[in-house]
Amino acid sequence: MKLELISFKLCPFVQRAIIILKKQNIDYDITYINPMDPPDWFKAISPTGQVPLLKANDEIIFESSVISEFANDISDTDLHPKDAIQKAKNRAWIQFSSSMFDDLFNIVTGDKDKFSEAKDSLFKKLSRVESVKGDDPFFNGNNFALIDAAFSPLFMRLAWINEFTDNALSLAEFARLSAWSKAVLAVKEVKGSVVDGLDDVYYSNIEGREGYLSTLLVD
Ligand SMILES: N[C@@H](CCC(=O)N[C@@H](CS)C(=O)NCC(=O)O)C(=O)O
Repeated sequence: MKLELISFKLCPFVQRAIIILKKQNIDYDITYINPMDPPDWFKAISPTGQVPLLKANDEIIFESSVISEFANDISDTDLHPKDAIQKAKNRAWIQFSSSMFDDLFNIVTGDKDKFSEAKDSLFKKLSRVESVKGDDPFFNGNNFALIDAAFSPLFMRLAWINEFTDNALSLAEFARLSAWSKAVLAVKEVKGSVVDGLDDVYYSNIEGREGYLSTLLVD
């Protein structure tokens, strides 16, 4: 099957799909577009106007969670728990995590009030996740799963922001999430899921947005 992932380098949702494609050793081509100024061919095939979008031969698959599940379905190894309840819970928390990227966007772009509001919203959600996360390295135990891929782009961006500022979004109050973040960010496929130098691009993006977060940059 010929796979082409339509992508945007800074997109955390694209990154989720890339991690699973890499983890499952699936060959794919990657085409970068700017979804804020999409080419006509993309507008014609994308129902949502959003990346990631996967072309599988001539079929169109969209939504990062669906693309990740599809990549998992065409692979020999299952990166979901076998148990139906556990699998449903993993999917629910994956869904729950998606709105954290809206908080992150508001943290990066907002003025002081919007920054505080978004940080509160994000940290409330993180605290819910902390309350269900066990002591194992990954969400379900010792093996990396789809849910770990779903949270990886969030942890990567939080780590960057903490490095660029005086730990403006420190996870120190969440012992389990801190350990989980460290574990997923050490995974080869997570490290390789973004282009080289994306941290610098993210720094410039924070600067360019001129939100409250840009005033906290220390580098
Ligand atoms: N629910 C979607 C969200 C994807 C998304 O928000 N993509 C952004 C880039 S990171 C996008 O394409 N934005 C352009 C737009 O919304 O018009 C998914 O999980 O795939």
